[in-house]
Amino acid sequence: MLVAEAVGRALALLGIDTVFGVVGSGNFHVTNALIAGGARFVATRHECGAATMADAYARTSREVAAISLHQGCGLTNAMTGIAEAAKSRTPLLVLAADTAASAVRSNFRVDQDALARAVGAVPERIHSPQTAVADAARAFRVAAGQRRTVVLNLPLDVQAAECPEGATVVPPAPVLKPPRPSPEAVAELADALARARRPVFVAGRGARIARARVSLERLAQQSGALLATSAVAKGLFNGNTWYLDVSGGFAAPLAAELIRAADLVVGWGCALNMWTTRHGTLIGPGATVVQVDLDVDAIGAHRPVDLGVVSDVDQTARAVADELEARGAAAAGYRSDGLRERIAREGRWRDLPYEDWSDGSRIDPRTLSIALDDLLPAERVLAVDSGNFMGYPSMYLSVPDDDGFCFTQAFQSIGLGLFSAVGAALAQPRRLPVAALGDGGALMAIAELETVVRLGLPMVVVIYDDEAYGAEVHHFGPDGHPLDTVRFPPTDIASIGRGFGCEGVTVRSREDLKAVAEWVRGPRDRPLVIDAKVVSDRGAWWLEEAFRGH
Ligand SMILES: Cc1ncc(C[n+]2csc(CCOP(=O)(O)OP(=O)(O)O)c2C)c(N)n1
Repeated sequence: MLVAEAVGRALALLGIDTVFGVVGSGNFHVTNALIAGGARFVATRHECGAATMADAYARTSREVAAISLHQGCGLTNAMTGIAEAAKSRTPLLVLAADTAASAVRSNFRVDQDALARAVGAVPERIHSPQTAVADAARAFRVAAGQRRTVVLNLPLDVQAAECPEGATVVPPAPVLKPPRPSPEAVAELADALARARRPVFVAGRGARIARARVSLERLAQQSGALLATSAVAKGLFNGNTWYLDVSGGFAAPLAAELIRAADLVVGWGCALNMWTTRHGTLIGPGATVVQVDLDVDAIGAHRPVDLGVVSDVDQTARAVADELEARGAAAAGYRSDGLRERIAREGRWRDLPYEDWSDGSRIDPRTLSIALDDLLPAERVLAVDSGNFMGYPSMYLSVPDDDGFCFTQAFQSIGLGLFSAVGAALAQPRRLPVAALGDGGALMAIAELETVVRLGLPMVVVIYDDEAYGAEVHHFGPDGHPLDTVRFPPTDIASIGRGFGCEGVTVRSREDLKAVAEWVRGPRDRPLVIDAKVVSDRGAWWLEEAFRGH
């Protein structure tokens, strides 16, 4: 058996069930070996599409995903998506063909290890026919066990060699148990909760990964804490009366007010970065701050903390809840009947009054988002691209749970939203996939509409079309700068959608949304592209905050 085949089969055996990619000569055999081993291959039209589809697939299926790339240019095309995955600690295996070490004049030659390292991914390679399967298994273990994005370089000469007898055996991976907190840490956190009058929990990606909802809700109940999440964990506490939704720039006014007034903020697997804390302003000056995280480097990385607990979120929440129970301590904390009513009344953006800017030829993005929230089935998975528009779908469209929201924004790249929607759709086939994009991000990624159609995904692609890079327009416009570089003539994106085989509608008013209702009624046998011509006289509420991060 050739090494390419042995490596592909080994990775399928280790658990890679879905591979995204663009196949060229360098990754043809390894991709086919993965397929022969039982994996599904999803051909994409651009390697960046493959990378972010796999990223979203891994995030929302909670499995390690893989991409398969041609050497050199295949990898460079995928780099933006790989950077996003690496920054998000997505367990992703990038199978990158590589030029042979001896092929020093190959057109395809670039320093692939350096490329991986430059964006925070882990470079690995198959070193020899003798070690190739063990090398691949090690790469898989780093991705799965350490939640890293790993670029596994596959030199062509090693791939083409015969795999020696006995070297095809896949070494077993150890079963890992999540680490528990120390008794001192448990006692200190229990003390802090017992002292707090207004505790708030902010749960992040780590809480999501640890599936800590139940234990966090129990502990919050005992200590009277309110619940919030970072944007990537949106939906984690859906249905809980005390859930304030997203903390940070997107937060509704009531959530911001209540978090700012907390006397204890506990970040659970949450970086407490500038986005989640509005550059620190959501954490009151006298508040005690605690951070619980598996990763020692994450603790205190963005702001000083009073207590750092290095351990698994779920294990910690359980241990502290047991401790409080043993002490017989239960506190009303932040929770009161009055507050319950306020949260029910004012907790969601969509329930707050606003002045509708729709003018008949353009629809207010809030009106559009609220109408879509009502029209589209609740069992949905929502992926949002970057841009001025992004707060509207993120905060006005509800999602069923945290797996129903896919937010590939760690690199803040525009153009990844459509890819995220495809990956999330494949991971959760029973949910309606919704891609919410700006016209800039949509047109950057448009080639993957062919993939959406080819895969038969019943996707809704809604484009908040302001015929501009709105984020830049609203940032620079008020200061009187010329805006010619960031404005565009109208594009008929509905027609482009139809060209790819989608249904396409242009929405300028509420009335036009009847076509969406009709599509929802069925048979939904083609994706729906909604080119929503939105009002864009003013920037979104969160945009100023976003630009403070540049
Ligand atoms: C790959 C990439 N290029 C450029 C930028 C800078 N940028 C941030 S938002 C934005 C405009 C996005 O326009 P659009 O998708 O239409 O959304 P809008 O801001 O109009 O709502 C640009 C160019 C970026 N974030 N990522």
